[in-house]
Amino acid sequence: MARIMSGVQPTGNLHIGNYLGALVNWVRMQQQFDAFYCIVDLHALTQRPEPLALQRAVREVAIGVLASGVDPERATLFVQSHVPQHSELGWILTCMTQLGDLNRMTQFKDKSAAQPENINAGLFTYPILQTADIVLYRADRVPVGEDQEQHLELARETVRRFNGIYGETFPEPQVVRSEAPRVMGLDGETKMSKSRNNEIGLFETADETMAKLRAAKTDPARLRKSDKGTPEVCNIFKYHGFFTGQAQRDEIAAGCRSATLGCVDCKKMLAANLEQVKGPIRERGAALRADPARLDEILAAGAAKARAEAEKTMALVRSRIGLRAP
Ligand code: AQP
Repeated sequence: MARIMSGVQPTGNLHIGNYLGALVNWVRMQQQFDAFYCIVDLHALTQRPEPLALQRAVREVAIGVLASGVDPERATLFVQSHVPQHSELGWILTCMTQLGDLNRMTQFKDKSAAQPENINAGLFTYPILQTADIVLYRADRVPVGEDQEQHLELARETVRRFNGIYGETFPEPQVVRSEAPRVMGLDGETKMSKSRNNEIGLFETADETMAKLRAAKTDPARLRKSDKGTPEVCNIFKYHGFFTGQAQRDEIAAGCRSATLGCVDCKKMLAANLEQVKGPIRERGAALRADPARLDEILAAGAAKARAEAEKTMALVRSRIGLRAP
């Protein structure tokens, strides 16, 4: 069975961008692949979180992943820092990666701009640890959103360099593209992000979502209800593309063009359709939150399996590079 590996950062509340861009694929792919899914808390340190907030976020993200349908009986779900081999391989691959290649990474520029007071070296070397996350499990495929594709290209480059120097050790990981590679935030300007305050949270109630939608931008040409709109330029209509069936979408588009449907009604319809997806996730999340021992068990079992796999890879890597006798 081919293997897939993917990660999510515990940097805040999961949102529908994470859900559509990653989790939907995670749930689908656990049926066909040997899946390793990781909550990458070491990566989250680049944002210097409060210790207790980090611990809470790790648990909440794990709950979000499970509530979205990842089945711990099928997939291996674990926390990155519970498997120390990630850091060990991260350092080894740091010595394999060229500064010039890292300099081209656009996410470093975006993340540095977002936290100018803390441009730490971890932000710069982030894609190397990400490469270690993937190749430690010798994963063939990696489902990611568009924002991560450049990092995956760098990972492939690093694998080629390592294999070229030390002999075939890791498979070259292939990107699995999502059907929603870049879900925009409620501002309509930047991608939906946990840390940009522009998200529709996966665990939000219907009322909380509607309150956010009320304030969200629509077609700027529709200042009054009687103004005719163009659905294709409206961010809210884009969300309908993910959560609303074709027949209702056609109705909304026609109503917007003829000004027979106002933006608030269009938003209410979206909130109702979002609730069809989020409601059951919220319920499963509440059940998981009520049983913390069960979550501990799932994460401990996942870490044990991940450590065993990671150690097999590291034994080979250490001998290949001369840290141990072959
Ligand atoms: N807006 C998005 N549209 C589609 N896919 C997305 N992903 C994230 N945002 C979107 C995908 O979700 C997975 C997990 O992402 P992550 O937590 O590792 O980090 P990120 O991409 O940096 O996500 P955020 O929400 O923007 O986090 P912060 O604010 O902490 O930086 C990845 O597969 C990602 O592609």
